[in-house]
Amino acid sequence: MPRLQLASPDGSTATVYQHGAHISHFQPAGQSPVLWMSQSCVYDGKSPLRGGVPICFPWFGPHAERSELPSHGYARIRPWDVDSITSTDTHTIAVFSMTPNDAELEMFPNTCHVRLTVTLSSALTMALEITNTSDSAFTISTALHSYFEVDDVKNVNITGLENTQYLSKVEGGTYTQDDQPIKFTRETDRVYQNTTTTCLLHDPDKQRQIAIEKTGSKSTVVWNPWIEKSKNMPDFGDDEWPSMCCIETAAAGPDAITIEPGQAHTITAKISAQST
Ligand code: TA6
Repeated sequence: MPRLQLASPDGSTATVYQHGAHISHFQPAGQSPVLWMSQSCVYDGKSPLRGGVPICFPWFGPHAERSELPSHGYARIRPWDVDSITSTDTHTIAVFSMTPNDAELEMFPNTCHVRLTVTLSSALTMALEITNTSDSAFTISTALHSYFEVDDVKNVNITGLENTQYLSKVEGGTYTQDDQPIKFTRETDRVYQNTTTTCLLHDPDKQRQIAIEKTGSKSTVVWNPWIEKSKNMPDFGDDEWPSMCCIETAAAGPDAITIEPGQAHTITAKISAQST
């Protein structure tokens, strides 16, 4: 499958597949890989890639009315155009874009233009810009669905979402995070709402902290499938769940985005890693 291998002047690297404009690899110079990819990922040019940063658009999760439509929308399962690759003395920038085809417009009948700008230095910044090119407003839910590599998910914790309301897709219902960091003790699938905070993923075993800063997004999704759900995903190894967790920069549920005709909305996520 066609992919871009990017390097920044400081020696950081990233890989982006044309399929879904899917970032599958990010490794800051002198550090271990930050993004996780499944060893069981299916690279057939049709399936979504398991890991890295899938782009969920124009809906997040299952389609609200039509269960036959692809989970997380069409953007991650179709080729994007490579618009440009440029570099400065500190960054390398790659720009991808897509415009929905007839089959995609049948799923979501709103013309739009979607651009992903990937900026690589010792950090990885993703900017997803959605422009409404139609003559009526539309509402989308979307996510930069980032999968992070961890040593053992049972030993990590996430700060930045304390005291924040979330919808739990495992237990059902809405809860409020206490004033403690998030820890993983079972299947976890939470859509934190009305939050603009930076999250920190603390990984003591890797002696690393990953920061996820964001703009234009008021949902943060935290996910680990744990044991049983991992077994039920053919492109996710049964024993892989301890090595990953998702912290997703999203706009979903009550934080979905309405874009007026001719207007655009941009969601950005900046990922960086520091040794601790
Ligand atoms: O972001 C969490 C989530 O919505 C989970 O519910 C789980 O379905 C995950 O996304 C992966 O979805 P996928 O369609 O890629 O298998």
